[in-house]
Amino acid sequence: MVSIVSTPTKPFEGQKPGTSGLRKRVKVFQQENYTENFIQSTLEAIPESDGGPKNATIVVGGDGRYYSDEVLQVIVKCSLGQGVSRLIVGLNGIVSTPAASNIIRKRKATGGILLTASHNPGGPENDFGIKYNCSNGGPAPESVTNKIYENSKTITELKVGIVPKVDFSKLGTQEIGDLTVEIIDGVNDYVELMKEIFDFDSIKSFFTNNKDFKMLFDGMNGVTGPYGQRLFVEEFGLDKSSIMRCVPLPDFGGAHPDPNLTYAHDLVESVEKDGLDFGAASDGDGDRNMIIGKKAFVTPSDSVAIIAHYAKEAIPYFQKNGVHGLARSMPTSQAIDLVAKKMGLEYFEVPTGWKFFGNLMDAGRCSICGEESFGTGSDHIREKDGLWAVLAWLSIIAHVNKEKPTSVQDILQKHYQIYGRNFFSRYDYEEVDGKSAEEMVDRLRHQIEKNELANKTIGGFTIDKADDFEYLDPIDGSISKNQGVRIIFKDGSRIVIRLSGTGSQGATVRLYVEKYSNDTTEYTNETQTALKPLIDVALELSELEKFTGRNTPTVIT
Ligand code: VG1
Ligand code: CO
Repeated sequence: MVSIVSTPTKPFEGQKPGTSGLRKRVKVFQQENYTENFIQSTLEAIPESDGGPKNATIVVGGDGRYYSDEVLQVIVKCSLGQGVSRLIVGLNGIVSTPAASNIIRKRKATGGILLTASHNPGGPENDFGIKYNCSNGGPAPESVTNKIYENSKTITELKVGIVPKVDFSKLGTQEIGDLTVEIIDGVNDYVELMKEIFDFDSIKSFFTNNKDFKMLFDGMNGVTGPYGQRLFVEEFGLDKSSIMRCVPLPDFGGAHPDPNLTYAHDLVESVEKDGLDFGAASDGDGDRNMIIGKKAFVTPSDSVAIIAHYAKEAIPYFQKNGVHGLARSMPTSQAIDLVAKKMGLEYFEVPTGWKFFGNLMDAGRCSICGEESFGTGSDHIREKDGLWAVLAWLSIIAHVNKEKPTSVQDILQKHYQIYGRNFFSRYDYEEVDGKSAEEMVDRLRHQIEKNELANKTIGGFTIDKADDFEYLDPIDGSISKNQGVRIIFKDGSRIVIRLSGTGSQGATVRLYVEKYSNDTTEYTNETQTALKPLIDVALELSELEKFTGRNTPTVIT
């Protein structure tokens, strides 16, 4: 018998899940009862439609970052307190976000708790994060995250099981009172799923027949290392030198595990220096990806459009299930819309954050979707999936090379020849003063309300319309307001400004710019040069420098 005790607690401020779970400094989570409060608030918010917490089966995964071990123990104690009946936990608590989504679905679990702050740095001085996913395998929708927040504001008592420390380092099943703890290998099910989706033989024979085609995968010391090792080395038979930083480390080796040209610089440099044909990287929890080629960077917005374009030709999963609709987050470039139009498919524009794609997928109306923030995925699970995107690209490469040698750059240029090119870039201003950032966005909102922006011409661009993006979910009718200021120009160019919902310190301003061209002579232009006039307009309209005191962004992607 395990004794369940009740102890008094007090609510903590700010336990409001952001774009993707609650992310705070480790030190914040280390406060007495802070993590317990949040886990209990989360379990108590499990929706009735999923069966509630009593007798629930919860999948637990994460990127293995610093402080995960302690939180795993908290989850056991709180689960006992709430009458959860089974925890399915990855070995040492490590399961990538997409793999966890798969396990939730495959095992028909009630939901999942993911211990990750994704691409945010880890370690005692950095970030920790906790995210809840529902029974469809996707991030909890706002109705649930709001409930978690409400619970966290009124919590007065913790109910926990008093048990000795559970060992998560051995596979197998343990009974702890009425709670079963099952420890599984988080890689197996995922690799199996990938084999159902892609034609592994065709990818493998592409590598065998093109010995001089060289690739490099960078796990960024995050959770995808063991997955990369399995796929690229063990399954496709590539040399060990085709993977780097593939051992998960609790502090990511001090690196910022965010796959973009800035933070995956080592990969970019190796690809350039060694003249490699294909480079890919994933983030801390394995849901993001970056794809590069020889002298080629594939923007995530282009990547998802290209995958959608080739899906039915190159990927067995879509040959079998078809492609039913496409979607992107609002700031993501409209390249994928053009593919949808050409293919006669429905397409959707949702707010930032993967949770908004889930309903569309559950309703069978979205097969492939993506975000500009290096997120790409499909309805095989309900999270974005970094390695899935890499395998999709390898499938496309294997497919187009059957006819004639085709590089990543060739694939891009071919796509532009068909659809035109959507130049796109995002400027991030990290850790700026929160109040000033709010004021900057509020000023734009007021101008929008007073209709001061429409028809204004600035830097040669005339504004067609401006709004603060609002989303009406076509499936459940819920409305999400204030999702980002959109300024759309008469030539179709766009500027979007919003504040990040994943940072843990100050505010991060994200400025997105997009410009479309169907002038073939421009397709090889450099992105920043092509966008410079529009960026100047964005800075002028937003008065960003005046509000934030910054004249250069922290990161450009
Ligand atoms: C960012 C990205 C967003 C993504 C989210 C979670 O959110 O912009 O597109 O869904 O991170 O990704 P924000 O609110 O900071 O802009 V992950 O890989 O950190 O779970
Ligand atoms: Co992530």
